[in-house]
Amino acid sequence: MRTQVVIIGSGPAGLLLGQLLHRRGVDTIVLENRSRDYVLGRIRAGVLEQGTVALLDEVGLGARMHREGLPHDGTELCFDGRRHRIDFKEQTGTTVMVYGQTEVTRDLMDGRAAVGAPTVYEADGVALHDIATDHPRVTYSKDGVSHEIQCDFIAGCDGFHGPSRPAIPVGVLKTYERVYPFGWLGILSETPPVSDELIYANHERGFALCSMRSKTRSRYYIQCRLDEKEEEWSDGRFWDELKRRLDEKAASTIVTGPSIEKSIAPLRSFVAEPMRFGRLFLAGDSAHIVPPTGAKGLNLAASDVHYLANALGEYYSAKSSAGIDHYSQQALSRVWKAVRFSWWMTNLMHRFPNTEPFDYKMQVAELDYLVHSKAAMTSMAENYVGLPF
Ligand code: RFL
Ligand code: PHB
Repeated sequence: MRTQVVIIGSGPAGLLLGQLLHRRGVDTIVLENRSRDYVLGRIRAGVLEQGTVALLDEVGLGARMHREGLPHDGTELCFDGRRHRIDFKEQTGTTVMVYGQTEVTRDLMDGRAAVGAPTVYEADGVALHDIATDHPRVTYSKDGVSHEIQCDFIAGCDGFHGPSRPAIPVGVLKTYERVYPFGWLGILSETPPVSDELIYANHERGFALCSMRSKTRSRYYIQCRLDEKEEEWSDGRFWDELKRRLDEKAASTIVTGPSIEKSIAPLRSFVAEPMRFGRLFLAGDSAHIVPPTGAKGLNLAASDVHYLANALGEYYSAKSSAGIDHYSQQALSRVWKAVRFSWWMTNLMHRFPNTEPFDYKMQVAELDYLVHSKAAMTSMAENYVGLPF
């Protein structure tokens, strides 16, 4: 088998890259080790930046998002028992779109099927070969039968645990990492959201976030210890703890109900540089991870593949390597700013072990400054809605 670009991973990075390349006349094969249903069953991101919305429109797959997604003009920050609003639209002229990663993925999968581009699900043992040469190959097996694909390029869109990043020889990559000493326990419930906008809460008992997927489906998170297990958190215990971390009004009006999903996610910042080795390009979570506090992970995957699709498009249409040579530097410049913003929001909103009352006072002082200074609000809003790309 032969194709121009093998894309490893059918998350948002891989699927969006596939659509962007299709529009540039470049052939791709997507290899995914999980089943389609498994990929669609993962509950992850909820907030799309305007740039991500524009990319879904560019590939002609924005219709359902505009119909069912919820545009948000701002967000609320809760601390010291009170809520304060940051108005993104007023500060930046831009909004964000609340539309779940599951829905984005479904739209991208449907779009890929509609143009007849091939995806191999449940591809076992995906392995990269000869990536330093002009003739890279990818091997895998499906239903016990071995396959090989020859290609011009490989896009490693296989997330943090995929085989692409480890295929780069030891010593080439420089990695940077911060592991946070807590996780997020999240639940999804068929209940109306407590507020029209997201609420990010800093509380002495720990961070909490009120988010949503629709007007009838809520997504809530609370900071938890890393050694805790989902099973230790009955729905009742979760709701009680969430309420304690919110302001009185939210706590007394929140509608609770049975959870339909419950999971714990660790928090980490991670960047691998460079994002290219030979004929292999890394994009999305395979190259970098951010803690979810800034809602940046999925959006960084989108900006990476925007740069990469342009670079590969230029390679095929203008026979120029300038774009692919510039890809890593261009992507990393935006990545580091999102890493900084996510790290800043994480530090501002969470309880760290061994923090002293002084540290809490510093957080509250910074939050109080943030919600009363136009300059600070503009800076926060500009980063939250997404830096341009
Ligand atoms: P993905 O989505 O992990 O997709 C990678 C794909 O590669 C496949 N794969 C393999 N395929 C073939 N062979 C192998 N050996 C393979 N190994 C892995 C995987 O099965 C998978 O299908 O990475 P991608 O495409 O880079 O997308 C990144 C985003 O998924 C991620 O950054 C976001 O979900 C992060 N994130 C958020 N991002 C936002 O922009 N806004 C948010 O509000 C937001 N909230 C979140 C989040 C992530 C969370 N968790 C659970 C980590 C909230 C949470 C709780
Ligand atoms: C979500 O809805 O899952 C969500 C929203 C905002 C975040 C993180 C997660 O910062």
